[in-house]
Amino acid sequence: MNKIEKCGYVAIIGRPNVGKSTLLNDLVGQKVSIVSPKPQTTRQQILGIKTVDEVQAVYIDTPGLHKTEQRAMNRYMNRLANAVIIDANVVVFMVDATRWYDEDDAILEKLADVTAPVILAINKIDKVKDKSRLLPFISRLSERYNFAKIVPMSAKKYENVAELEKVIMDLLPEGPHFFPDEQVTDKDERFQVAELIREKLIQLTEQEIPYSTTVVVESMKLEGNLLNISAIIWVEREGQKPIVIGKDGALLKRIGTLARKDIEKLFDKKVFLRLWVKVKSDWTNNERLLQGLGFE
Ligand SMILES: Nc1nc2c(ncn2[C@@H]2O[C@H](COP(=O)(O)OP(=O)(O)O)[C@@H](O)[C@H]2O)c(=O)[nH]1
Ligand SMILES: [Mg+2]
Repeated sequence: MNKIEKCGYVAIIGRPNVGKSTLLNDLVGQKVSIVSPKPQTTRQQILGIKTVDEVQAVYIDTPGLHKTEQRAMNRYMNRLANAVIIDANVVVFMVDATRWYDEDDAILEKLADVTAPVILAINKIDKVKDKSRLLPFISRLSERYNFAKIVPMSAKKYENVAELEKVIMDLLPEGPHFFPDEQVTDKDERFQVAELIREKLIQLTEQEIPYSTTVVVESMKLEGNLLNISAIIWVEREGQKPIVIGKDGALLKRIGTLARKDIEKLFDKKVFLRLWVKVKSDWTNNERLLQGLGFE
């Protein structure tokens, strides 16, 4: 007997740092979206695809919705996030169990235009010692919006993720699958490699460096069982170069070692990774340059 196929887009939205990318990786079972404690880690929209029998969920990890639009990068991320909410079949609005932020209010306002069912995911409950304190939080929020479901959870500790997934799957509309059942992400291998390098860069540097750098994979060649990769870390200013390289090249070496291990795990191959640091001035402010680097 043929079962009826279901498929739809699921937008994961919420303020920066709330745990959207962590949830996406949980759901698809692979690191398709990089994670760090710093906001603006996710710059491009990333699809994570999960097919279970006849149901296919296409998750969209959105860059954070920003209240203030300062630079071209922020404007670009805002446009993306808005478009995603409108087109989604299901919206997962993620908030932090420990605190309500002004940005959450701004997102709630945007949800007024959404006709798709919205699930409220209250994340980071592992940080709430007394779970009964969640109850007034839940009841206040349920008065502010007609959520299809409210799910307290922890993406990091994998608590209630399976329950959330079930709620999502049940809400997806009937229709043919958009992607082959075994596909996990829409991004190509070069992008995934660049992102893993950027993740280490963000995790190991401070202040403006995480926000003023981008990574481009120049070449990627399979030689026997060895994957030979060379990539460029673009920084904004000459003065940032020595920071990324570190004393005697120590920081760049650590970034390279950690990234290489992740890349080896991803492709199940030995990897030889070469990194260069170059200066591309004022790239976050220049929309044309953004496009040139692959941010369409
Ligand atoms: N304690 C705790 N930390 C979490 C949880 N989910 C995510 N985080 C952490 O929050 C930070 C931001 O996560 P990320 O997924 O990058 O957030 P995004 O900006 O919304 O994509 C990272 O340091 C995560 O490890 C959770 O359930 N509990
Ligand atoms: Mg993210």
